[in-house]
Amino acid sequence: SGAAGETRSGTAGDARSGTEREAQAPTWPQEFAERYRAAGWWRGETFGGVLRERAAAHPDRIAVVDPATDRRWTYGELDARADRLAAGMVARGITAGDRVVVQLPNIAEFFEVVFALFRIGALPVFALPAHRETEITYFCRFTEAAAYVIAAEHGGYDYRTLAAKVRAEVPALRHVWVAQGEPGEFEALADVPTEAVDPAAPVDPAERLDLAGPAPHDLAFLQLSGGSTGVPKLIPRTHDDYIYSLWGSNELCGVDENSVYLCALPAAHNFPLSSPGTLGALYAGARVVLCPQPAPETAFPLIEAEGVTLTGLVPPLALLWTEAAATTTHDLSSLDVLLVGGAKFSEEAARRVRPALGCTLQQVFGMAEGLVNYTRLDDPEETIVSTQGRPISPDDEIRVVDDEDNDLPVGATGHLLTRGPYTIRGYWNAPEHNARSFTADGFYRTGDIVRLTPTGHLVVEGRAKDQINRGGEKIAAEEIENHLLAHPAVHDANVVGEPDPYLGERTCAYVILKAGAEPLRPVAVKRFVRERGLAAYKVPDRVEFVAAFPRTGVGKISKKDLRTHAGTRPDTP
Ligand code: OOB
Repeated sequence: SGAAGETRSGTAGDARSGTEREAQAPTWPQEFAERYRAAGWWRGETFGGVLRERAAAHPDRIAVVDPATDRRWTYGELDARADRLAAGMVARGITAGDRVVVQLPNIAEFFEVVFALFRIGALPVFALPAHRETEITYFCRFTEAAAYVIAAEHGGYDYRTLAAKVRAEVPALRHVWVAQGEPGEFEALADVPTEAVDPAAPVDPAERLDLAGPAPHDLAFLQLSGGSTGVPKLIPRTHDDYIYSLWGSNELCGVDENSVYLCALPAAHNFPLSSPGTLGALYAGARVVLCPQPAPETAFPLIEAEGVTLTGLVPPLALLWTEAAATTTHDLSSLDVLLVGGAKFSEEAARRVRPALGCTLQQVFGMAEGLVNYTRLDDPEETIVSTQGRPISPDDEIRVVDDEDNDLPVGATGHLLTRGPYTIRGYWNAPEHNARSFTADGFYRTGDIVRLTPTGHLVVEGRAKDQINRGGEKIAAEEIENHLLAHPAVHDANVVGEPDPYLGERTCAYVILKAGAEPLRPVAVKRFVRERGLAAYKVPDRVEFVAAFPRTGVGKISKKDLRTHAGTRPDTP
């Protein structure tokens, strides 16, 4: 596969000039790549290859359970489906290096699609089901996507309507494929394979799709950054680096071939994808159970029926589950580990997990850019409830620095910088952002404020980035401010987070109206943002009109003072 890797865009092995390649996706300097390989972190595997091996080793073991449609795909079936779909996509003109925006709910086809793309060496761009026209149009345009994959409907929303708008906006988009439901004006994913699909039929090894496939150091996909800038940045992950984060996670979370992982969060997010997530479970030859939505009413019966052993939740859901467990009639005793992360889990809530659910809590502090920290299963309970864990890898470098990048002593609170075998060296096609988000020697500026304990565990103390973490969903203040500024009556706007007992934080937009503008009601502002085609979680929870913003000594707007002010006012309708 080496030869194919040489001409591919955005890969470490490609033949174009250094600057051109850097602009696309900065990668690890050779000395680091060699070190990570020599240490055994990078195993030289690809996702397509791993699935092939698992399918050969245990074709009849169940890989994916999709309870909503009562389907159970074996490893053999998932492998054969990925092959056939890959062949069909290739016949439709998809080639290695192409970007394909994948926006699917938690359905089995998610894995068929991403493994088909992995096998081709085309890059899934992982959109979330909550994204709407503004976000999807941006992803398709910015990545020059060749295709966009949706489900016809999910959660009462018609994605075909969304796709029609996106296609009108982005004529370069060559295909829209509908993975489930009536395709309408688009092509059904089931019609893409070139041969008739009898998924149950075994595939003769001689008929296996013979693609050169990507090399282990090639890009595997683009993940979305939570972001703190006007538009989301894209995170280029390679097979080598991501697969390390999977098996590294599996070891720390006790995942083996007998594990059953419940995917309760949106499958495309980095947390349920890789910590250890669905891909970690598939790497281990374990079973993935897809949960259509994460409420206890849906999840608890599945835990009982499928013997789920571990799952991952954001803090608000973990709170809901601990409460619901007190009165449930469902047997949750199979659950060994509950991973909680994405946002800070309060110590008080963390203490309730073991008594309520009878399982071990494992805190996860991770980021789509790479670094993932876990509390260890055998950590003392005090450590589990009061820290956000420590890195997966002995080669994860952690620095805690002051505002001038000076290293601070252990125990001091400062900015977290990190570098390591599965942390990116730069965003995809974003040289200006990269200059700001990474140090000259390749440390990623996480934007998190942390403190290290003497045992090497991290405690998240706050955030320096201009982002709101709404129960694990990240909102870049600047992005929402730009939308507010588009309103003809708005003179200026600032978006900050304010405390919320359930979400941790919710968003508050402070708005100054133009002189002489008709008075606006908060609902009208919210509606305006929603109608600009944004994900619903980005619509401000509260809007407050002010005459002026607080200023710092040098006259800059003080978000710090706005945050202090936030939450002290009653809700305005
Ligand atoms: C996960 O990934 P992202 O990319 O959506 O967000 C990363 C950011 C971190 O930089 C941090 O600000 C925050 O989310 N965060 C936490 C946290 N886990 C993530 N803040 C406090 N405590 C935690 N436990 O959110 C993500 C990716 C992989 C695994 C888990 C979470």
